[in-house]
Amino acid sequence: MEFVAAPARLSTTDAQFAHDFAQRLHWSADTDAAIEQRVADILADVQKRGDAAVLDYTARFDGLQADSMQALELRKDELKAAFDGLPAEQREALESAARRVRSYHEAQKKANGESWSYRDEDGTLLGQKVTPLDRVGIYVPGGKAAYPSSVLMNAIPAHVAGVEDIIMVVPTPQGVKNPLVLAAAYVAGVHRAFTIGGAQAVAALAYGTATIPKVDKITGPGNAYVASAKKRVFGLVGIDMIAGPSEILVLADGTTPPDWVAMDLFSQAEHDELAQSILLCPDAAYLDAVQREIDRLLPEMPRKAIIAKSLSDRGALILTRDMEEACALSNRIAPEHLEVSSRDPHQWEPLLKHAGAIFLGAYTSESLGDYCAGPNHVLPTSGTARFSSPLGVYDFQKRSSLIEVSEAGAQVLGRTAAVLAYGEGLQGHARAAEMRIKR
Ligand code: HSO
Ligand code: ZN
Repeated sequence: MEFVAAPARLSTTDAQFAHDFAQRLHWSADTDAAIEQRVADILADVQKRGDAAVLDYTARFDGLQADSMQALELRKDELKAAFDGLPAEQREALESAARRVRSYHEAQKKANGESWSYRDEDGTLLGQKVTPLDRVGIYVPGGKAAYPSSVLMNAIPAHVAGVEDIIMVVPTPQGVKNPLVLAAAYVAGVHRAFTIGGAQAVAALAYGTATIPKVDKITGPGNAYVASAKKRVFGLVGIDMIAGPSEILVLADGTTPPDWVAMDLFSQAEHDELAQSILLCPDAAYLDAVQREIDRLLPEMPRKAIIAKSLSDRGALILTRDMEEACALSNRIAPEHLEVSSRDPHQWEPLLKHAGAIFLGAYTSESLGDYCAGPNHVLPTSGTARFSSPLGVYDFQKRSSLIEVSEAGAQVLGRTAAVLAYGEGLQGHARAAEMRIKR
């Protein structure tokens, strides 16, 4: 079978452009009503029957039979054994990726994750105290998207934030464990792990069962059932985000070897038929060259069927008037990953506002960020980079305001507060403030 990857060829000067572009971009996370109902039922059942319900669903959906939830726990020594059993090359790669991801998130914590305070002119102390969440649940998908790198990307920032109890769940159909996922859990310092998944695992983490401790927040990607379950338990627990298919946007000035760019487009397209790879460039000949490389390289790719479908259905090679217009278009798309593949990326970087992660220069392939550069690979998708940020240490922390009013401060603030409190008709408030004012 021959596959053809035919991304749309668009040009911003074309009268049809706005229409064609809007059509390409469209992706909706509309959830299926049938899935919604099944998830609601599973959540209610786990809430009621706890472990017994989780065991039933695990047997039914994952074909994994167990007499008790304890039998589904992955013990620490089993995680370590998985790590020890890997080829040296994989052990070293996991450790070196983990080291870089840890350093990055430690720097992030220093920069914006520490408590702060100041005193005003009356000696009143005002500030914010930053504390880690007590316990978090990390959902790791099984099956076709079982990514050990995602274990690192979720668990390490939690660890750096100071979370003392990190509980991982990973669906394990037929009991077949993925040694790299187990080893990554060991390297990342996951505290407890269970071979459960789906909506039942999200429910167990959100409500708690006799065996699974109730967590404060659930992070990590999953299928439609997991996404729906996370949305439903939000409020009872925190959640990170609902991730859509992967996206890459390459902004090229035409100086990067076109096969590099073609492979970068493949790198996200191979995740999923719904993934989106877009190239923006002011040079039509360069777009032609990239298309030639796509055609040449595609047959070599083990996942060519997925790549061809993703590029043909959702991909685009777009001719822009100039780099400035390409930057403006990129801001409108707000991609998950944005590569600035140009000789002088710093010339364009100031023009770029909305993207989950920005990769500067021809040597920065997006895939390095997926594994080991250091920054997190859990990023806002589907245009949500307009208002949200990469997963980070801050997602595993919360803030409490701190106020310590001095005697002098109470005299001044007391008057202001009392005036406003009487205005609101709240005498208790007003008098509490006034009692502290000296006569
Ligand atoms: N690009 C994916 C992350 C990933 N890639 C994991 C490879 N493994 C998230 O956008
Ligand atoms: Zn990736």
